[in-house]
Amino acid sequence: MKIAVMTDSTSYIPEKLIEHYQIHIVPLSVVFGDESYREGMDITTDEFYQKVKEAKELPKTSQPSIGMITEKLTELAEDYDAVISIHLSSGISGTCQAVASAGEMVDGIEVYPYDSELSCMGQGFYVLEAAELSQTGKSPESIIERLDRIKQSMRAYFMADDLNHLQRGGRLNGAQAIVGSLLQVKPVLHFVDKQIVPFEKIRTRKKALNRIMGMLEADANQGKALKVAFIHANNELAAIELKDQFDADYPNMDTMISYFGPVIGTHLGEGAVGAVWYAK
Ligand code: MYR
Repeated sequence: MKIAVMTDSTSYIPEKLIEHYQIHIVPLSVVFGDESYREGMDITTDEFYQKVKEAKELPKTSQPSIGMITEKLTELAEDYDAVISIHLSSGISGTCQAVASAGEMVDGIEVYPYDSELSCMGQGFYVLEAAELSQTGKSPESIIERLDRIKQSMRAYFMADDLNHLQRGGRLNGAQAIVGSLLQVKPVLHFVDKQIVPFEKIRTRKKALNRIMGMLEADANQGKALKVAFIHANNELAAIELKDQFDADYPNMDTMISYFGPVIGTHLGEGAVGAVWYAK
C-alpha cells in the first residue's frame, strides 16, 4: 500500500526534510485587507513580519478552502492508495475538519485526517514520524497508533509578548476575567483539550522562559531521549539562547530551532517564544 503524508503549512517543517520525505503541504493564508497570501508560497516568514510592521491593519488568517484540498487529494490519488493528513489543532482552526470533508468527496484514495491538538513543530514532529514509518511498509492504522503513543509525551509551552493578538483572534480560552488580567503579564500558555489556555500567570518574560525551561529539564531528567524544538516569532536569538542553554546541560538530546510562521505569527505576535518536545 502506497501511503502519502500530508500536512498544512503551520507545521513549519524545514524545507530540506519536506523534500527528503516528499511531504505534501496544503497552505493556510494570511489576509491583509483584501489581499490574501498563502504562507510559504506567496509570502515568506521574513516578508510577513516586515509587512506587519508597515501595515495599517493587523492581518487575519484563513484555513485552506475545500476546493484547494480536494484538488490536492485528487492529485495524490493518482500515485497513492492512502494519505495520512496531520493538522493544527481542531480547537483553533477548521483545517482538519475541512480535510475530513474533502476526503469524503474524493474517490480512489483513503484519507486519514489526524488532529495534532497543537501546531507548529509539534505538529511537524508527528509528520516526520509518519513520513518515516510510511516508508517502512506500515499500515495507516499502525502509523496512527504510533502517533497516538507520541501524543502521550508531547508537550508544548509558549509565551507571547502581547496577548492581545491571541485575544483579538479569539484563540485564547479560559475564564474571561482571568484572561483580562493576563493581558498585562506574560503567562505561559499551553493546549488543553485542543484549545489554548493559560498555564500559569507569570509577570516577566524572563521568568516565563525559565518556567518553560524548568519543565523541559524536569522531563529530560526522567532519563528518556527527548526530541525538542525551540520556536520563535522573528526572534531567533532568543530560541538559540534557550537551545544552547539546554544543549550544554543535556548534550545527548535531539534539539532544533524552529519558527512561528505567518499564520501562527498573526495570532502570537512578534517576539513569541516556545518549546515543544516528546520522548522518542
Ligand atoms: C485559521 O485561520 O484557521 C488558523 C488559526 C490559527 C490560530 C493560531 C493560534 C496560535 C497557536 C499557537 C501554537 C503554538 C504551538 C507551540
